[in-house]
Amino acid sequence: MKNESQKKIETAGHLTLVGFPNSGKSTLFNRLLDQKLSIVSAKPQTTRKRIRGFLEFQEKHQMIISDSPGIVESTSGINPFLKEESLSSLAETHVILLVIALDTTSRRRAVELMERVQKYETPWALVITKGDLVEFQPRRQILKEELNRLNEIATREKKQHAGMLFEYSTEWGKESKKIQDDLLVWASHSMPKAKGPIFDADDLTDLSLKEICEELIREKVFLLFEQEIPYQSAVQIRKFDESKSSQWQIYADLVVNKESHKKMAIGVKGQMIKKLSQSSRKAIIAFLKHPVRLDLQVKCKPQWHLDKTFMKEMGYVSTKK
Ligand SMILES: Nc1nc2c(ncn2[C@@H]2O[C@H](COP(=O)(O)OP(=O)(O)OP(=O)(O)O)[C@@H](O)[C@H]2O)c(=O)[nH]1
Ligand SMILES: [Mg+2]
Repeated sequence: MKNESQKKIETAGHLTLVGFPNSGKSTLFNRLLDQKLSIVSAKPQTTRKRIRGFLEFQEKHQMIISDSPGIVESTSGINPFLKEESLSSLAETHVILLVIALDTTSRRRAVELMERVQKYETPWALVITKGDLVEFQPRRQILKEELNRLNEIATREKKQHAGMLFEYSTEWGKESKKIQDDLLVWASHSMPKAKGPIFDADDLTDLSLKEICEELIREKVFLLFEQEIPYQSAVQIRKFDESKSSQWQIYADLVVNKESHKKMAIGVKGQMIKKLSQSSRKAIIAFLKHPVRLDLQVKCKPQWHLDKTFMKEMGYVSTKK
């Protein structure tokens, strides 16, 4: 490996992905980093807290890429935190990727979000994702027209940054990879000049192993359960014990909001918790590349989202960069 101090990093800074829930932010985030750091599911509101990944691009650009929760307007449950978590990151980032999926239903809300992002006067790009969805192709033109309209206003008002456009799909094979690279080239050139590296090239993320494992279990909760449980539960690792080198021991709780959820999460004869535990353990082993024993319990903690100490323990407090 090259000595860090000898390496010449030309640009360095923060790139943030924002957008509505389920628009493909975490999917794109993982693709840009070429590493699965952020969990993905077909259900909206999967991402709960900002996830940061470190990318060194072409050996001369460093980027701290942030994935964020989808922006929602609801004031119930954990939603106000999710909105604050996404929007607070925008004021501080160097480049913004506004991710809007082709199947986004409201043109008005899409335009409002573009306007909101443009106000930060930061280099930004609209990334239209899920470009493969054939039935929604007419929306492509609509989104492009809205971007052009905003850019014309920006030019008239002599604003520094017009919105770039990228169209993307995970389903376009080599073309998807090319667009990812184009996006990173554009983003790296929009970053500030570097005074030096901003992270060690071997680092992938600032998430702890414990946090990554909590997220991996939460992803399985989203896959396994319908309706309320994914949204009204949290996963907390109580103990991560590496003392037995042949097999690490992980003790985790699935914290639910109601006794009825606890019953469902355990399932008849413990079938559901067993399934959850098995699939989570597999995912954790694949990530850690080390044998693991997972002890997963279901605990009921009514209204956990109102418990400030618990929310803080879970990292569900608004973070500043
Ligand atoms: N067809 C298609 N599906 C995609 C594409 N990108 C992502 N998806 C799917 O869209 C769903 C949502 O993806 P995520 O990456 O979790 O979306 P997100 O914006 O992070 O969602 P939140 O975390 O809820 O805000 C998943 O089922 C993905 O597999 C794409 O280009 N085409
Ligand atoms: Mg996400």
